[in-house]
Formats: sequence, structure tokens, C-alpha cells
Amino acid sequence: MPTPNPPSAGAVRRITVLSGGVGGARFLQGLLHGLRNGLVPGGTAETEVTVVANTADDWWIHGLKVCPDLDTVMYTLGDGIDHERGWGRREETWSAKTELEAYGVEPTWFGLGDRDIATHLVRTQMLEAGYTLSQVTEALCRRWQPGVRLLPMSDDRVETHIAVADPDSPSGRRVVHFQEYWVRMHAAVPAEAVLVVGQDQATPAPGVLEAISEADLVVLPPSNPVVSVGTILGVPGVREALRSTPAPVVGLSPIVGGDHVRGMAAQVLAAIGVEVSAAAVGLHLGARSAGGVLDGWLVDERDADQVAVLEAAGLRARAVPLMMTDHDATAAMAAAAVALAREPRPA
Ligand code: FO1
Repeated sequence: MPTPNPPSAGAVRRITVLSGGVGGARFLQGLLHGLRNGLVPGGTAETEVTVVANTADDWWIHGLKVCPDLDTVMYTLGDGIDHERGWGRREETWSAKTELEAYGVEPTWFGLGDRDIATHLVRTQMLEAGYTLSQVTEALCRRWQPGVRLLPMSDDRVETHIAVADPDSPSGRRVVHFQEYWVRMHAAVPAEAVLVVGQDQATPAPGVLEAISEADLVVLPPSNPVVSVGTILGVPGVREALRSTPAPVVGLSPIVGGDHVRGMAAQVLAAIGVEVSAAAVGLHLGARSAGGVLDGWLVDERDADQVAVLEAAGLRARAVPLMMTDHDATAAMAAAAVALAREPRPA
């Protein structure tokens, strides 16, 4: 097991971030802000950031391939995002959605905006012409210029489905697509199981494994540990790449004060039997020295009492402010992640 060589006092030239949607995109905004303003030790405006984005939220709807996490990162960093919603386009209109409703076409509960539909039309046309999701993403990013290299975790179809209780079905359960669980059901019912369809057959997209093995630092941002980070780690080969990269691997807890900051992490953590706490998620991902993928784990100051159990498990851990209230606050989180990566391994 190589001892991660923390970025020396020299520059942090390449950072790879394994990202979900809204939380990951917000973190990336702060990371880029920090790099461009000298707020990240060793980082500069020239530091290359590669984002490996979760694609298990993807959904075929109305014949279009929708990739929420890829698009949220692309729109957020390309300054096209609607800041209120955290997804979809700013200055959006909903005429197509309204017309579909008028035809009684389901699902009416999933908001596809007119501007957003153009992205899905381009993506769908290119996929049908034989381009890979990686090639589509690269093409879309030529317009949006996100300032990072944006890679899907895989070019293969991987979809998260959630099993929920259903007294009307013989098995007592029914399975819905993640988007239905989140958007239509608001994750208001317990997730009994998380089923990632196609996960075991997927291969990492081109460049993903190299982005992990050749980085100076790998970061797991405060994304959902199950349906965002978990699904990226579940792509065969990714976990092994994290365990063998010479780069330090540092994560930031998406759980603060015993709950998720937004989204449905609490529900899906319960489905996999992991306690909803900063330490439990860090221990779930695990220290590389104990078969896991992490060298360091940042928790919020409210969870400072959980640092000890993390360090006892072989992780470097620190309690710092983890609320992404503005770009400077998020940049400080990124700086803390780099500082933690530089610390010598615990004795
Ligand atoms: N989230 C919602 O809560 N309601 C929606 O109607 C909705 C539509 C939507 C359309 C495109 C897209 O890329 C994302 C969309 N999201 C919507 C967000 C999406 O469900 C989540 O951002 C991710 O899947 C979870 O990270």
C-alpha cells in the first residue's frame, strides 16, 4: 500500500473531485474561487481540476436522456444554473412542460424546462448517432466552459432505483427510479433498498482511472455518500484506483449535526444501515489503511466530538466549518482539505 505522498510545499497541480449534483457543484464553485484567488495552499489558477460526476441519477424521459449531476456541474460552473433550485437553467420557461401536461403525458411531476430540453436534445441526438456520453459531455462543455474537465463516471448505463414499501404488491415492495423517489415522492417514505442497476457491468469512462491515479489530490466533496459518491465508487475499478493512487484522498462530510444539509442522504444511509452521522459516513468510506478509500475526513465544527473515533480508525480528521454559505466559505473548506492532505499520517 503506497503511503500517499501529500502535496509537498510545492504546487497542487492536479485535483480530481468525485462529484454528485448540487452539493458537489457548490463545492467545485468554491474550489475554483479559492484556486483563482490564492486561497488554497499550493493551488493556483493553473491547477487542473478534473470532475468525475455521478451518472446513476440519469433518466430517460420523453425519449430524452437527462443527466442531472453532469448538467448541474456544467450549468453551475458555466454560470447557467438557476441558483434557487440548484438544478436546471436560469431564466427558464416551461412551455413544453405545460403542453405535455395538456396532452396528459406523464410524468408531469418532473420539471423539464425549455432551455434545459435543448441540452437533452443535443445529448440524445449525439448518443443515437453513436457518440459516447463522454464525447457528448465534452461537446456540451465546449459551450459552457466550466473551467474543469468534466467526465461521466462511466459511459455505460447505470441507474439508481429505490425499493419502497407497497402493501398492494405481493412482495410488499415496489421499485421506483431514483428521480421518482426524490422528485415525486420527496423521499418522504423510507428507502427500503438502493438498487444500482447496471453498476457491476459498467466500466469507468475514459480518463477516470487516470484522473485518480495521476492526481496530486483526490477529493470527495459533500455529495450524497450513497447515491452520488457511492455510485461512483461502485463502478468496477474506481475503488481500487482510490486505494492505490499515490495522491492523498480526502473527503468532506455531507452530514452535519446528525442530518444531511439538503437532499435525501439520511433516507438512503438508513437503507444501507449506516448511521446518519459525520463519523459513520467517514467510517463507512473507511481508511485506506483499513481497506477503505480515505486518508482524511473533514467534519463540521458541530461534530468535533467525532474526530477521535475517526482518528482511532486510522483517518486524519479535523472539525472545520462545512456550511457552503458563500464562495469564500467553500474555498476555506477546500483549503482545509488540502491542509489535511498535507498532514503527516497519524502515528
Ligand atoms: N429536482 C426536483 O426537485 N424537481 C424537478 O422537477 C427536477 C427536474 C430536473 C430536471 C433536470 C435535471 O437535470 C434535474 C432536475 N431535478 C429536479 C434535480 C434532480 O432530481 C437532482 O438534482 C439530482 O438527481 C440529485 O442530485
